[in-house]
Amino acid sequence: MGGAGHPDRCGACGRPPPRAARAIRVNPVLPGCHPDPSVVRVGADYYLVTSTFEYFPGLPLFHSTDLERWAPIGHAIDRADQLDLSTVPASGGLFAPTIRHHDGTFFIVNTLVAGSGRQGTFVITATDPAGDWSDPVWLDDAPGIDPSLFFDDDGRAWICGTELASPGLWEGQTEVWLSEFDPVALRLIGPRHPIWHGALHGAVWAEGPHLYRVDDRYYLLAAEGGTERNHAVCIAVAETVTGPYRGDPANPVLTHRHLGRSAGIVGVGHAELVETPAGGWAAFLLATRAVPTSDARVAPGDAAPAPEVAAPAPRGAAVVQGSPAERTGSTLGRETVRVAVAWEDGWPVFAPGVGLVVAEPSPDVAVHDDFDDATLAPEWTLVRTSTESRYDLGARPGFLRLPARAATLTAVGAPAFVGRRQQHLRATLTARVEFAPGGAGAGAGADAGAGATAGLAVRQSESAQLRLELDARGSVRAVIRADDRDTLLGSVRADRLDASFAATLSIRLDGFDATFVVDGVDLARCSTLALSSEHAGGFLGVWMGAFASGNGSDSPATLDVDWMRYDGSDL
Ligand code: 6LW
Repeated sequence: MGGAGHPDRCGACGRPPPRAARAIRVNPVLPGCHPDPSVVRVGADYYLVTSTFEYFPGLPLFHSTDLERWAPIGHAIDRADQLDLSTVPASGGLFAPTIRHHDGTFFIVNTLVAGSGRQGTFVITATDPAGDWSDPVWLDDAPGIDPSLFFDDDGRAWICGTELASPGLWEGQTEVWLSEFDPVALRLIGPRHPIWHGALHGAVWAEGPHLYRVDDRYYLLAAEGGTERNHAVCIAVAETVTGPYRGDPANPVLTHRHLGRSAGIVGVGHAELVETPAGGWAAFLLATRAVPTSDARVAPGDAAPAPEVAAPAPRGAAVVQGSPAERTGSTLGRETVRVAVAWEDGWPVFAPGVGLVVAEPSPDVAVHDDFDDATLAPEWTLVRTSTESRYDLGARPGFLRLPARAATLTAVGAPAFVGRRQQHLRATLTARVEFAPGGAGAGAGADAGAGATAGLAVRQSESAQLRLELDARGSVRAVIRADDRDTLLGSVRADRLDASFAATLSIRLDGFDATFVVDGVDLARCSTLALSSEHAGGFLGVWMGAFASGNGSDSPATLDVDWMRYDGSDL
């Protein structure tokens, strides 16, 4: 990346530094949509992987030596022929992975959910967690989701996972099962043991199980309550790996479900335990920073100026003391957070003495990409897999070129979209773009590319998104798509450059307020409440990026992105 320029090597892992600016954060340790963290320690090195659903490359891996600074080292799914994500719906695809290490080999077990390609549970392996990872080996007899792998001290290996209980005693009751695993043949062996249905009577979605052996006892860590507001972390113990498991009388051992609608962090759950070489413990889990709904100052579809600016809510606090402000999960989605763990009387205590996940404001971040490199920086990802090329860094040196193919952002497919996660409560994506309706190098052609559009988008799903897009006549339109319906918020004309149009486009997110900016002038504002997963459905935070589309037919049109810049702040 041209503008970021980190000349040194990464202090955490000795590799070349990631091209994104890296701030040291306590919480979230991985901001933006990084759910279902799984961590393994190998000697003094820690490796972490998270879910990525329909995005590609998938399953990002991070390395740390201090559990605080995490450097991206690659993706476990980075070849389009490893898995077919081309038809997975939004929030389908790659659910919670687990990473483990044994005898010099790294293993990831994971589930691909939905779509018309091969689905189910699979295992991939690598000797270097930065890759290359193997092609998947499918475990056809591993039902459900959230597989986890456990290597026992006696040389045996086990996989546990979650499926709906059948018959369930109540709706949403799940069963955590356990089967022995042959780590050489990469297949399950022996019977399937049901080992857990959740800690509480009536528990729904006991899931995300992980097994650990501590002091010769087996501990089963599992979430329950569902990944939304009632999410919780529970723990159980057994003398033998197949159970019976009995729950900690203190369950749930970590949750924010009881904090009500003024909590600044919600959905705390899906934890992983990790032990340091010195015998300390920490837990990594997912949580969502919640934003006061009073921040939603303009209703969707209402392009009028904001009526009244609400007093800024305290940021960074776990709970707003005495505030009646109702908060809802933000467009950041489920992030990776960390809490300290201590052991007392044979049980792990999460966030001892506090019992909560506390957010810490992080320094501001500015990442500028000039697209001078031959490859995309790791924070840029695509939507789904495709056999077509969807971006080109070589056609015009120093530019990211997006072809306006038939695929759109509004239907399940593989659009030309290059985006990155919203990672801060205030996040602005800005890009200098040139849109050539007739294609790069073409004359000001008559109807060529007439139906194409291109520009910036904030993507939650096919049905919920913001777009600041140019069309073939040189109009720039600000659009919100909520509940599958586009609403035009405002439009303006772009500068004409021979056969193309040029503009500096910006979408600014602040809490639930979005502002669309063209060449430094505010064009429109709207609320982004409709883009939060609480309103839009699904599990994900938003991605911000550039796109081009022929809107149903392949078009010669191209969008050339000279540079793209992300500015983030939590303060
Ligand atoms: C994941 C499940 C969950 O498989 O949400 O919060 C699902 N936990 O464990 C998708 O992330």
